[in-house]
Amino acid sequence: MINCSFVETTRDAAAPRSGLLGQVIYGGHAQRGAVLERLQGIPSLRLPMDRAQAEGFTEIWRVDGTVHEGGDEELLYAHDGEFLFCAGIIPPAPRYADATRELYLRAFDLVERLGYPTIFRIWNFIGGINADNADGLENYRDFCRGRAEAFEAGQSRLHGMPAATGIGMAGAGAAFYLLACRSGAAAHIENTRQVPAWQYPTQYGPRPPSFARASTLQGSSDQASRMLFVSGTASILGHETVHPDDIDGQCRVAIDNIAHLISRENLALHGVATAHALRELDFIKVYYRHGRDLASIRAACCHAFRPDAQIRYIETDICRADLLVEIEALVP
Ligand code: 3EB
Repeated sequence: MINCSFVETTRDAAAPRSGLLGQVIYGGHAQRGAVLERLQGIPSLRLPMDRAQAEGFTEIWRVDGTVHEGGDEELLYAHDGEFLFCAGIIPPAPRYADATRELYLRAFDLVERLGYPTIFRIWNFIGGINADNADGLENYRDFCRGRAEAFEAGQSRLHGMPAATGIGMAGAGAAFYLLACRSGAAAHIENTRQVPAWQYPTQYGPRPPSFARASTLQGSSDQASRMLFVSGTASILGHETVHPDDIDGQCRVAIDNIAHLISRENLALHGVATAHALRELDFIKVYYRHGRDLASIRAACCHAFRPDAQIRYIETDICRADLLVEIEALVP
């Protein structure tokens, strides 16, 4: 299958090379924007993310097969016959919809051409996410427009709209990375506590965000193994932000949203006959807006998640100006 790990970035160079598919460096450095490069022969995306941390960490994706890689300045990828990692970067610009649509469509072409038609997880990073573009449209809403156009155009070739995260980063421009597979089957899950993001009303922007609340991945060779990818999850009920000025309330609702999302009752609505609990989650990323909230957020997460779960806290802006925290996770 495919396997995630978090390592401290300073120790990254010592990580064994074999089976590496891709890596994402959540850095603390003040860079102008994201950097896409080959490091140790694999696609590496550097994200200037964390206002608070000097060091940052690296998320590493590993697979069993022999890895082949390729790409160019905008899009790098690696694949092993079953899984594909692809990362893309959009330079700073006055507006983002067109470049986002074009790069997403290039990624969709790539998964089709290389034979990895099932995209099961996407992460998106937008610089100045709550700032306006040259036309006075918020950068996040501008990004969502291009992404929605790409999903619309690519719909017939794609196996659904997968789980995602859409979050801020330091600097300008945008970046994304995705995971796709060849023969595994994905199921895309919604949450009965929340309106599907792709059905949000236009008060949140001209085109809605394109993502499912979670995606499960069933391996073809090993029917017993199933992974679950929980999208970035915030304090939203229906389509509305709740507890706008209350970090404890936002943590509670975000965590309750995840607990319900992965419950037997909710998964069954999508034909997935399993139940998961918060204690099974690992590789948790917690994005938070204000440094002053970190102690409360840590307390809520330490209470909710397994004591030995890998959790990283990342200080950055969040897609709605009234959201203070967003949490994503994995059932490995
Ligand atoms: C939300 O539920 C909160 O734009 O890809 C969560 C996960 C959010 C993914 C995205 C946005 C995205 O609407 C924000």
